[in-house]
Amino acid sequence: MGRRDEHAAFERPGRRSRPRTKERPDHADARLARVVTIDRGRYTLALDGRPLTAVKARAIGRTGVVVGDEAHVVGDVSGEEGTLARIVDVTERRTVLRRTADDDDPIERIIVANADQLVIVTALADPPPRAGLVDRCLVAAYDAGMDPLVVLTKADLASPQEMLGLLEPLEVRTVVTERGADLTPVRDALRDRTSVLIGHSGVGKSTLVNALVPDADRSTSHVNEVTGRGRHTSTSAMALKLDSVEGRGGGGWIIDTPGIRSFGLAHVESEDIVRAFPDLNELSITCPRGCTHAASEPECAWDRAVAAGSLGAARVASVRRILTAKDSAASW
Ligand SMILES: Nc1nc2c(ncn2[C@@H]2O[C@H](COP(=O)(O)OP(=O)(O)OP(=O)(O)O)[C@@H](O)[C@H]2O)c(=O)[nH]1
Ligand SMILES: [Mg+2]
Ligand SMILES: [Zn+2]
Repeated sequence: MGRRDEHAAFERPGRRSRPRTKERPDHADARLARVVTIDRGRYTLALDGRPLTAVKARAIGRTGVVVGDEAHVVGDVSGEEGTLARIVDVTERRTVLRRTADDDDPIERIIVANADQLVIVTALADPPPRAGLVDRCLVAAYDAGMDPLVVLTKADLASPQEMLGLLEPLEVRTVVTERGADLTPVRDALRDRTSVLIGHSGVGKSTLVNALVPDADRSTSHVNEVTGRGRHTSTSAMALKLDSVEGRGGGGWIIDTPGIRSFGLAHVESEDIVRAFPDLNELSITCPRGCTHAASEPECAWDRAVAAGSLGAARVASVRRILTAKDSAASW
C-alpha cells in the first residue's frame, strides 16, 4: 500500500468494514492492464510494462475482449511462467475499428479498440497502390473518430508523387518511407498516440513495426509475384509499446494487424465524414435542406464557395470522392 492510500484509509476509517456491494464484487484489488494480443482464448496483457497471460471471465458479454482494450484483471497478476490471471471487465472503449462480415467470416467484428490514430499503410508498388482503398480507409477513420495518417511504403520501387497529389487537397498527413530509411518522420507522427496500422497484405506493416520496435519480431513475407498479393503473413493483431526516444520523451503504442480486405462502411453517415472537414462542414449550413453535396446538387454551398474563390475546387472534388467511397464495393 502506498503512502497516499494509507492516508486515505486513515481518513475514512469506516471504509474497510463496509459490506461489499453488488457494484463492487470482490474485485477491489483488480489491476488495469492493456490487451496486447489474443491467441486461442488466451489474452496477453501489458501490466506495468510486463506481459501477463489471462483468460476472460464468463460474465464478460458478447462484445468480448479485443486488442487495445483496457481490462481489469484479478488473480495471479505476477505474470510469472505458468500463471493465469482473469479478466473481469473491460473499460468503455473510446474508439473501435470494425471489419465487416465477408466470405471468410460471417460476423462483423471489432478488430481493435482505443486507437486514436488510423495509419493507412499503402505500398507504392508491389502490391500497387489503390486510391479507392485509401479513400475507404479514410472514411473508416473519420467515422471512428480517429485521425488518419497515410504511410506510403516502398518508395524505393516507385514515386509517391501521384498518391501525394491525390491526398494533398484533403490535408491528410502523409509520410513516405522505404526499407532502411530514416524513421524519424514516422516516429514523430506516432509519438504518444495509439496507432493502428491497416492496409493490404504485403504492403509492409510488419516490416515497419519491426523497424520501429527492435524486439517486435513480427514475421514478414514476400508478395506473391503472380497474384501481386501478400500472403496474409500476420494472422492476429498485436499492440507493441513504442519506446520513448531518448531525450525527447514520448512513447505510445503501435498495433500491427493482419492484412484486411473489407470494412463496414454501410452504416457511415455522410455528415460524419463532412464533419472531418471543418471548412466544408461550416459551409454546409447554407446548403439547401437535404443537400448531399454531390457534384449533381444544383445549389450546394461548396460550389458557390468555389465560384467565389474562397474554396479550392480540388478540395471539393476530393471530399466528394471520399463521400462516394463509402458507397462503392465493400471489399478490395
Ligand atoms: N522494396 C521494398 N520492400 C519492402 C518494403 N517494406 C516491406 N517490404 C517487403 O514487402 C514484403 C511484405 O512485407 P510485410 O511487412 O510482411 O507486409 P504486411 O503488410 O505485414 O503483410 P500482412 O502481414 O500479410 O498483412 C516483405 O517481403 C518485405 O520485405 C520497402 O520499403 N521496400
Ligand atoms: Mg504483417
Ligand atoms: Zn451541399
